[in-house]
Amino acid sequence: MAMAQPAAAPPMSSPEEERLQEDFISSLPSREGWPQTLIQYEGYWFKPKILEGVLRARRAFTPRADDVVLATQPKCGTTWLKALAFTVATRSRHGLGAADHPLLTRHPQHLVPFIEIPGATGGDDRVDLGALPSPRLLATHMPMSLLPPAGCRVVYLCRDPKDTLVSRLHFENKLAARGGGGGLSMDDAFGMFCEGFSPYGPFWDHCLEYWEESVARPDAVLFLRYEEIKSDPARVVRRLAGFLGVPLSEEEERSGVAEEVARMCSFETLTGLEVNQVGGVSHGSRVHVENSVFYRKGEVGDWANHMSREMADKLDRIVQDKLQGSGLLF
Ligand code: PAP
Repeated sequence: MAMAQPAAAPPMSSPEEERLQEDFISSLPSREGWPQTLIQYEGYWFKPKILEGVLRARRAFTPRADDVVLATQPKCGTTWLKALAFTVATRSRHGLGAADHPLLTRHPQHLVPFIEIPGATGGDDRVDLGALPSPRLLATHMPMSLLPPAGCRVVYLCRDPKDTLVSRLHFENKLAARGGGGGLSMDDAFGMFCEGFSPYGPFWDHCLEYWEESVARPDAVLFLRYEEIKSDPARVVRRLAGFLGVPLSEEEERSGVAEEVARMCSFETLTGLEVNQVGGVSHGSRVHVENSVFYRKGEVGDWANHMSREMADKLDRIVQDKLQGSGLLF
């Protein structure tokens, strides 16, 4: 996969090297506005703990040719994509109707580990990615230019930026409320998002990198949209199965496997399971995110309840302008 070469980040693992990394991070541009300070690295904005994970991943993560990486910007449907891809990829091992199917007892976020967010798989444990058997199913929010140049396949999922922003705002405010902090207003979040200043943003650059690669290398990057899963989930299940190298057989087609996977991974099914309502996910060593926080409304077009028509038009114009000539439209 033709990806940009990683830029230099200080190699480390010892306390001295940890200090070097801290010095490196504190030398980067930072900006206030979101509940946490964001740091700019290689053109993208990151929360400090996440950036540590990004730098660590760039040093230590060794991709394999048969890896599949689920890539998203936060709030674009990561949880959903993890559930769908895991269920499709493991269906010969975990029968769809099985009483012990992992989806019934584990949060989708726990089933597919993030490359750059240690501990996101539940509790404070750090999954040793190197010890996972091949083929690995992994996840990332990193922009493509920060992934190691490798031949692994990527499924990228994007979402209408207005709904992504609304989802982000609710998520941030839930986390802030839990920590006793005040929330952000839509006006403030909107202004920052429109400037390209948001976690893992600019939104448009992130989408554009994966989009261009999907156009150049459709066999290597499958580009999906939240809205298309919403309108025809079974079709996306078929596409995913084909892309993952485990296409649905005629028998599976006859027995409605695509529809069954879509049902198992639907917002309604997942939110009805206890595992998705109790317990939590640890991001890094400090932040603890409740399992339920990854589910809110799960709808297309909720932006209309949170921003004015003028705001929507403005954001649409900015995104259109940034993506001009690429063929990518929202
Ligand atoms: P993350 O990036 O922090 O991992 P992510 O899963 O990408 O979060 O985004 C959460 C959004 O996906 C929420 O959107 P909302 O705020 O607009 O409601 C969440 O409701 C939605 N979501 C989670 N699971 C599903 C699902 N199975 N079907 C549809 N939407 C879902």
